[in-house]
Amino acid sequence: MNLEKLMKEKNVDAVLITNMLNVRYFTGFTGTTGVALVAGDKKFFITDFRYVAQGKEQVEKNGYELICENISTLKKVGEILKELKVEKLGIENQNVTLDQFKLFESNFTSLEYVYLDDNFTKIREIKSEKEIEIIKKSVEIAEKALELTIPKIKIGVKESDIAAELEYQMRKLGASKPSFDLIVASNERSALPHGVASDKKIEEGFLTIDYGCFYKGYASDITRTFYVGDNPSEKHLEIYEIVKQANEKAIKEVRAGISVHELDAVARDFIKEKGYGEYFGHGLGHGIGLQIHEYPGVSFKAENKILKEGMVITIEPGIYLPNFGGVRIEDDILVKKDSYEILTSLDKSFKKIK
Ligand SMILES: [Mn+2]
Repeated sequence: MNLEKLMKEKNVDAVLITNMLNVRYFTGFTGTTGVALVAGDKKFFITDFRYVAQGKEQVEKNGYELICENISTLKKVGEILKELKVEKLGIENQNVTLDQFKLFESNFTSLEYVYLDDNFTKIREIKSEKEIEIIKKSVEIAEKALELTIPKIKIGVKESDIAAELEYQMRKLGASKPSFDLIVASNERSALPHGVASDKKIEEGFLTIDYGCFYKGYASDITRTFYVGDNPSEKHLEIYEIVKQANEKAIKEVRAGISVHELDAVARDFIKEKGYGEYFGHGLGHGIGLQIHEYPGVSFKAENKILKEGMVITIEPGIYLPNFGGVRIEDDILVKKDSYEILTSLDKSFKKIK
């Protein structure tokens, strides 16, 4: 699916792109203010004077004409729509506020609106060669940063200090920012699937680090679980091994043509078989791209889609035992025609950090 096909399918004369990630995706503009308007073969990017120089450089090569409007973007959009005699306009109803919509309705009374729902974000789920290269670099930065951070991990160091170090290393290596609030969760806190780094000191037990960065707008998302200390129990070794195997079994099944429910079940059934089904409550994974979580959802809870070549997804099974600790192992995977490519390369064997 691309923009032209979508417009045909939705039978609209024009589309107004207002979600900044979608604006970036279609126009190449990386700033924070602007809208894109596409009507047939005419493409416009409307922004204010702050972004004229940057915007021109970024959007013109993608075929968009930059229009500078300092007072009211919406008014300018209206003028263009009128000039082009647009009757049916596709809008991002999931991204337009009620106030904006009221403004639309009162200003452009003759327009018919077509709700595009999440169709633009669905277009984004299949990555181009160029996008894949950027995601690979984003992963590479994140992995190097973790390798540089591991020597700082010790019993008694605060989780938040490890998160800060990791962020510092990622930025030094070229990342623009972390892809979300980094998760560094020690011992019992590792049983919280989203245990954002706290001021708690690292104790003996599991340490889950779920992190990633943005590089040229694209997210990486990786999780590794370590054992800090020297005396893991049988249980620690057991659940680690189950999660690792679940991760590896699921990755082996990744290919264009498998459904997300089937893939989720590969890991889930295995964890169930081993007796820990109730401790794996979240989905197996998700797409990554301009957002840390995007289509497709790789989960029994998500719409059951078929994976396609060029999607980039995470595979992240976990087992979380309350008052004990948890393990999650997450890799980033490129879906290929009859196979997959693992973009992450950090070791997954049980690792003790002393
Ligand atoms: Mn993830």
